[in-house]
Amino acid sequence: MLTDWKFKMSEDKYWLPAHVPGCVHTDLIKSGKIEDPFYGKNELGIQWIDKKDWEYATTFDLDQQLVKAQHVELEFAGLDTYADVYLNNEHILSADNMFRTWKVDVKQYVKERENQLRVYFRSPIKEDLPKLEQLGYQLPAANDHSEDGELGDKRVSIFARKAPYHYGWDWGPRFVTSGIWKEVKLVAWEELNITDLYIRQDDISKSAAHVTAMVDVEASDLWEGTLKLATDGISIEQNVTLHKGLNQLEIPITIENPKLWWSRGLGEQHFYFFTILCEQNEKVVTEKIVRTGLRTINVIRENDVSGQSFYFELNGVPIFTKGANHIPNDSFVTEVTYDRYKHEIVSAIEANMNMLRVWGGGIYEYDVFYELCDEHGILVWQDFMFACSMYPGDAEFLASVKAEAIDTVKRLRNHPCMAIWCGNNEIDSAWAHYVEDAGWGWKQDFTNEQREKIWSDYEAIFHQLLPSVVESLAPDVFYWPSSPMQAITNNEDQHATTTSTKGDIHYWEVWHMQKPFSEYNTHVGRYMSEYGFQSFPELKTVKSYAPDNQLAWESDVMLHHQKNGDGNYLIKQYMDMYLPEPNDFPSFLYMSHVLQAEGIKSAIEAHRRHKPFCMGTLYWQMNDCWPVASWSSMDYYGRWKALHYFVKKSFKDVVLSIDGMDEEKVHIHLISDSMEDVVGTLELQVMTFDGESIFSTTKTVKVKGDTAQNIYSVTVNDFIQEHERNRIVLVAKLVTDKGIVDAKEHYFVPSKDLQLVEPEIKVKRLNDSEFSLTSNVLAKNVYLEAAEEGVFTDNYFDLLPGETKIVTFTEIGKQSFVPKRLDTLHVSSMLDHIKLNTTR
Ligand code: BMA
Repeated sequence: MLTDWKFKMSEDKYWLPAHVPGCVHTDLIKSGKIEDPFYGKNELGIQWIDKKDWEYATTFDLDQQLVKAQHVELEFAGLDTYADVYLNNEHILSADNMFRTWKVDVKQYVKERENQLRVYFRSPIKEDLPKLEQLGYQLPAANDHSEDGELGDKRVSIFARKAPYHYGWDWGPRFVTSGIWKEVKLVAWEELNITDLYIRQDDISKSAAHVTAMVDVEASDLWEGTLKLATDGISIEQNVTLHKGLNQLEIPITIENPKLWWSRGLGEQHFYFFTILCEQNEKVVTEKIVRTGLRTINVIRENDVSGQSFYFELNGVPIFTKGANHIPNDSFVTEVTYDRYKHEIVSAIEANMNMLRVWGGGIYEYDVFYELCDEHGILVWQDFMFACSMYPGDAEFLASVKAEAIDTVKRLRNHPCMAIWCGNNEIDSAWAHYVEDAGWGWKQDFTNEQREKIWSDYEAIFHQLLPSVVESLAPDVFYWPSSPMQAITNNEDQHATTTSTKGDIHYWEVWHMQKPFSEYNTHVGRYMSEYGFQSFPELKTVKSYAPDNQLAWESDVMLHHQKNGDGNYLIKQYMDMYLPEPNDFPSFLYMSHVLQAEGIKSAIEAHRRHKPFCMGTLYWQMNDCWPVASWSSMDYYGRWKALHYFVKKSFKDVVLSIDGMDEEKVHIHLISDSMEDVVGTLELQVMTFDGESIFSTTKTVKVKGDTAQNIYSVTVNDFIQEHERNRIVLVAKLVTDKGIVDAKEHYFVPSKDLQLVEPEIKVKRLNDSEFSLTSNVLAKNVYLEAAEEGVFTDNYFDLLPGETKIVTFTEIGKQSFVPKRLDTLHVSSMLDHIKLNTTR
């Protein structure tokens, strides 16, 4: 790996120390040349950076082995984006795609001492403005914040094969980076070089796994020897003759009674290591090892009475996938450490997820992300990096996309977590080619001729190029052209609507169209791949970007850290609908957390109640790339919002879900993603807030595993008597021989109308990290805060009178969250956050 880099603006004289991997923005921060880009409105002051050219350089010597090697290659795992590379003043490479890997044979250019390597980055803005001019019209690019970038309405993001969100998004700032964002290394080899080893999974069953090792090996010359493929005690030997250049070999191998790889909740994440050795005269010439898991993964789309199914089948088992949409963890991706990735994936596991969608406006994630998903049983829905825009279709652009797709599919295809390849985010439905008045109003800006051209360019990428790359390089994984869509039909049935009964749905009428949360119950499709509701981050996070005089939801800085138009007002509007008026700014933040959590909980549970009609739910969005108001359940610092705690409970494999939509009747559902039958008792109790029981009943429950079922319905009039709806709570518990499997509360009016009573919450320390909490009356949405960084085992929960709640404070450990000492627990509940004169 090459180190000791320096960088400068091309027109400057003086070099500054640089970090590789890294980017210009982070190097400028580290050199003290710019201030924290996330603070206040600093974003706007540093937009000049992307209009400049930048240079990175280093000097290196070769060690003896490299000096003598027959082949010396320089490998760039990622260059962002328009880069010319010079070695000892020879131009050796021009790069133009952030997502590609580049390899140059530099044997003829290197010397033993003082090699000068220089990477010249041309401004992505200056590079692409002429392309816009040449095209003659602006292609839609809904989230490109060109105005913030001082470019008026010139949105050039579509021309660059570069992370779309760098140009801004409705949760992200605009930082159009340049830099060497992945490692650079020199690789030496002699006779042979194995460049790729793919374990293609041809037919996997419990009794046997038939796979084919696909080996790419480069040879300096004609080579004869033995090839050995080994895994788990099985070894295959072949005598081979390799010709000079690239050789592609296929070695079938069968593993009897294989141990399969499963997603979380269904079984173990078992791995096989495959080793390939090239030997001559019993000496190993070269070798390569890859890790994979054996599994079959399919998306099943079969016509049925309601339309057409859309679900994942893993090793023959239909699975309900539960998870979230993942965006890059930082505006500057090289800042994301292994621990931050681990925190995210463990947070997914802790919240009982089994899938994450790597959404198409970010990056194809670093290897470590997929490794962690493999290890923890998280399936990955992988978009190609295209989102909410139309793209050019010239030959050069297509060639670049093709090369990017090949590099990416080859890099990721051994990961058992890879569950689906998806062409793009929302473009099919945004353009809506076959329905004049559908879509986002994009088509209307173009003549018929232009429309046909733009659409055929779309089809060339998403209906032809990408599927053919996936089909030839990773045939064991399903390709889906766009999320959402119904199916390729080439007519009006192609595009997803909010009521589609085919394909997947992004349901955004709650939030973007200001529909009430109750709409989540009536808009359930076959697969819900997006829906979301915003909140603010917690106070500690807000304070990381807003000075004290800006701590108000309408302040300049708070509005700057809200990238979705009227988002802050929307939060306020919904809050007025459902929650009591908050006391002050910190309480406003708290209420926004409860609001988001309640809303998305109702969506998740509606989706799960509709199993098997609906077989997947991925809310928008898991994480943030900077500290901001957004739809995330975990903020930029990895701090769990109320939503993440609610998700954890709503995604449990066996849950009760209470549907109180109908004012007169409350329906209790049991949802199970576990294969085991559920046998136990449903205990129902209706009580006043001070704990007086006004109704109770029990019911024996016997429900098949892997189902969702309405197990009981109660008529409100049967128990309400003289009691007021705003002073009672229904508590449902599912008790089996494992104890209380799930417990849920249900209220009969929105929280803003509840007649809460002042609780006295008693906290008892049980040990360094564990506490018990009790309350004399109902304490609504009990909020635990700590000065220390960490995650509680539960938070924002309702504490019922007579109940003892035990919580543990945790932090990320080796594989999971582990207990952490806590000294600063602060406890409040909803009543503490309500403006006094509004308390009813
Ligand atoms: C969907 C996503 C993102 C966006 C989000 C919130 O459209 O695919 O593009 O950030 O909704 O608007």
